[in-house]
Amino acid sequence: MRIDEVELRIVRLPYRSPFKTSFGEEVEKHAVIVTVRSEGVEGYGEGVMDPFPMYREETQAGAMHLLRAAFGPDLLEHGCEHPSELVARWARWRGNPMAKTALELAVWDCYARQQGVPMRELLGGERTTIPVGASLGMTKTVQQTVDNVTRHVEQGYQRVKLKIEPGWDVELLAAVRAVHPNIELTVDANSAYTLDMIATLRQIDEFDLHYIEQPLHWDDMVEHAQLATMMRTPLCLDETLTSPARVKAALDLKACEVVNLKVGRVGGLQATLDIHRLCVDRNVPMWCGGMLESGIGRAHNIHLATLPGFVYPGDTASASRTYARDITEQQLEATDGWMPVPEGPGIGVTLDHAYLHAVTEHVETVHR
Ligand code: OSB
Ligand code: MG
Repeated sequence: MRIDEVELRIVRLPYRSPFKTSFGEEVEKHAVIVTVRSEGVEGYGEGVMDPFPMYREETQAGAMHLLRAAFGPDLLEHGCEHPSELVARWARWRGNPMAKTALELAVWDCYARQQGVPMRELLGGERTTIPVGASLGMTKTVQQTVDNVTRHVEQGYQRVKLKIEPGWDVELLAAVRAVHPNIELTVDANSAYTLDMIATLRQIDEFDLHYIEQPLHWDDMVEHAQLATMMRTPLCLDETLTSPARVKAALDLKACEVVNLKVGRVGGLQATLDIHRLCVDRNVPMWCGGMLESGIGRAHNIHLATLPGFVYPGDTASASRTYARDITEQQLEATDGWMPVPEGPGIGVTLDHAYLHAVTEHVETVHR
């Protein structure tokens, strides 16, 4: 595959309402949108790194630098036979999985469009619709979250995940469980707790949660493994799982029983396929996480979540929960908790060029 052009773009997409987690409150998405052009066909990828390292340590400025000076020029110079080669080739540049993924995804999409097949087919996914849940940010009052849960349950979401932190946990869960005793409910702490808060964690353990996501430090496995022996609720890791090797280590250590898979965090689709195989072999349930992506990253996630190992509902909910208008022409919307896979070649979405232009903060072309 010859690559003729690589374009890097930073967009700022306003959220419909602020998204609050234990690492802060955000009012807009800063996304890196990568376009590759090959023999007249375009493909799109999205980078999920933030301007500041709040979730993992990658930053947008660092990613732009590497895309511009390392991964982009390498791709222009050498092309590829198949997109699955790229991440191994870029391994000589350490880490930076989100930056690598943004470009790798664009090549996969372009390749699939050239072949005239949907991405899910290239990946080995069979479903044409995927089960989805919703991730609910923290609110001012407990009642607001309870109402928010009710709204999402009424819309048919198959699982509700609540963002928690110390002080926004036990009372919240008691209130939600009082109204919704039987729904599939999870919590995501985004690393807000430490092992010495075990008394609170034990209380959280009493609410029949499907799993608890990333309670401890964002790079830890050892303390999560300790915590797992003290709780009956399964632990799910997110932030900690940054590569196939680290997923294997976390499973070997029994630091988690459930895997949140985010393609950007683990270093691309080939890494994701490796993790998928490992988890299927070991019977470890997986689900597809989200980073409030635009229609491009969301469409990639939806295709990925068609793989058979994604047995729990993912976070790839309706785009309209997050955005009043998206940069894709297709509105990615779930009905009754099922998200249809966009049809057509590649990820199956086309760009809303007028809006893309309006929300573009910066655009550049990569040189060889
Ligand atoms: O921890 O899963 C997370 C959003 C941004 C950063 C981290 C996370 C999230 C979400 C939102 O939970 C999931 C989504 O709706 O895309
Ligand atoms: Mg998470």
